[in-house]
Amino acid sequence: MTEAEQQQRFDEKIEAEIKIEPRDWMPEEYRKNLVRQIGQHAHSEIVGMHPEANWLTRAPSLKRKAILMAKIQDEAGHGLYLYCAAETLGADRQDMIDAMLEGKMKYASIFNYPTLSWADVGAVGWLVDGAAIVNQVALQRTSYGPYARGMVRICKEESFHQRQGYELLMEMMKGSEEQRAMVQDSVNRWWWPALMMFGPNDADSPHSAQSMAWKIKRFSNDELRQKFVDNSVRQFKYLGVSIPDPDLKWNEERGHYDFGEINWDEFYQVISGHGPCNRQRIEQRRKAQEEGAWVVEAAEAFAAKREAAKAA
Ligand code: FAQ
Repeated sequence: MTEAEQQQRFDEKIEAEIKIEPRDWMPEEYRKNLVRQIGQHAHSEIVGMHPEANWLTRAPSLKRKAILMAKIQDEAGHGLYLYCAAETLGADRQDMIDAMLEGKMKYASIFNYPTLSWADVGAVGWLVDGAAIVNQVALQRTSYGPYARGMVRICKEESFHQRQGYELLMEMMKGSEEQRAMVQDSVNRWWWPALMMFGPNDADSPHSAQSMAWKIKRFSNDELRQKFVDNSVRQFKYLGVSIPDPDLKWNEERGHYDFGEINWDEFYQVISGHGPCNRQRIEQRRKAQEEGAWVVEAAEAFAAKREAAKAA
């Protein structure tokens, strides 16, 4: 087949909603764009363990500690599925990790904010996992097969994460005045960064048009952000917490909530490495790489031994 024929076959598959699989021909730019997005997604899951791990030793009960531990382990699993999905595109895991440590590959902006109180564990579950789900449910229909299938399982687990966060905050809201104030303070700090998770406005999103055409993205950044805002309002009311946005109001004509302007200066500061915890997060990952190197070496030695035994 000529390259033009291969391109045509690829375009037909995208049009017909047939998944692109690892051995299929694909345009180099499609492959590169996927490695970028899936790699960043994987890094986010892994870096995202740190803000929550900050509270593991201080969880208020054995039950809460067990739940938090399970959630953090799920995030590690999500990172691994996603690295595997990127590897099916020929990417090398260590290269991707090195690129992140060198600031050449991004991870989600949200994980550069500190978790200052126990309520933050609830807010991360409710708002951060909640925003992640809205984005990831759409990605279950992404055009690349391994990414789409990985998302199905990830979404099931993220739903549990979101519920555990909301339930934690509900419990705190039934507690003392101080606990309620802690919840409000936490939500005030996490709401806007959660809205930034969806990325820049569509007009300022350099990758969106091509990613939408290739059906890597099924909804735009602004569409998903709006969906998250609309979903969240009822949850705020039920929780009994106010939304930290004086401009948020129902727009009858649009059938959606209007909301205030996001601080895009803050967003660009954070994604260019200058957020409150960027340095700390990269340092934590670098240390984890160094301290975990022996595990990788042991696993590789074991795999080599098994291969040798099979061949003998
Ligand atoms: N943070 O042209 P666009 C989770 C970058 S998982 C950092 O709009 P695109 C689970 C973007 O990469 C959360 N960077 O880009 C959990 C690009 O930079 P580049 C992660 C951002 O790719 C919960 C530039 O800006 N989820 O939370 C962000 O079309 C709790 C231009 O942007 C995913 O990664 C941002 N928020 O759309 C774990 C979902 N937004 O590469 C632990 C998959 C944009 O040119 C605890 N990813 N940038 O240097 C996506 O859906 C997309 O990549 C978007 C961005 C929507 C994030």
